[in-house]
Amino acid sequence: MKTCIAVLIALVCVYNKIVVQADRGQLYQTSKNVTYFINQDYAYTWYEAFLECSFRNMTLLSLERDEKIDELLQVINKHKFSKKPPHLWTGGIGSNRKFVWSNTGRPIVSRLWGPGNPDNSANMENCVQIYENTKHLNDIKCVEKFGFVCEMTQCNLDVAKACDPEKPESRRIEKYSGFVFNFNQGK
Ligand SMILES: [Ca+2]
Repeated sequence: MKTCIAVLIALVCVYNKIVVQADRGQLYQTSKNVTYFINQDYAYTWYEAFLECSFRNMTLLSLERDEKIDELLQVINKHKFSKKPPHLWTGGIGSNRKFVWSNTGRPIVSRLWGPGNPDNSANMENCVQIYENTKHLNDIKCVEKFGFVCEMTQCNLDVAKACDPEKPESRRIEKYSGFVFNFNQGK
């Protein structure tokens, strides 16, 4: 009987551990009042990560300001991530080495790319990850599985409001990798 109870307890512990591991993902708030959600499990295609962020009323990360990438790395380095270095999907999407941030439609600037990238290896790399705890981006196949980072800004909180009310709102629709994006360029 004691053996059965011990085995049962062990099974419950293993089950709980698996559930916790499968449900990783956490909100982080920065001093700049930006909220990130980071899930480090290598379990999501870019499309799945895009939807995971949408479910949370967030968007996949864009890195239009250099400070944002520093903030993100501070968050990553401050907290204990079991998978080091983390490979995380960002909101970058495009084709043939031309990429935009999916929440604004603005181009990804060249200084963010890692050495040799974007290289569009095998002509199949249409999505963008941040990798190896660096400030660098890599284009890679959208169906690869990584973790992801979402962000929440005032734009997410009030979808009817332009990100920067000082600038006139303009929208354009473009299609990447089968997705249709309605870009708000008021940011
Ligand atoms: Ca690449």
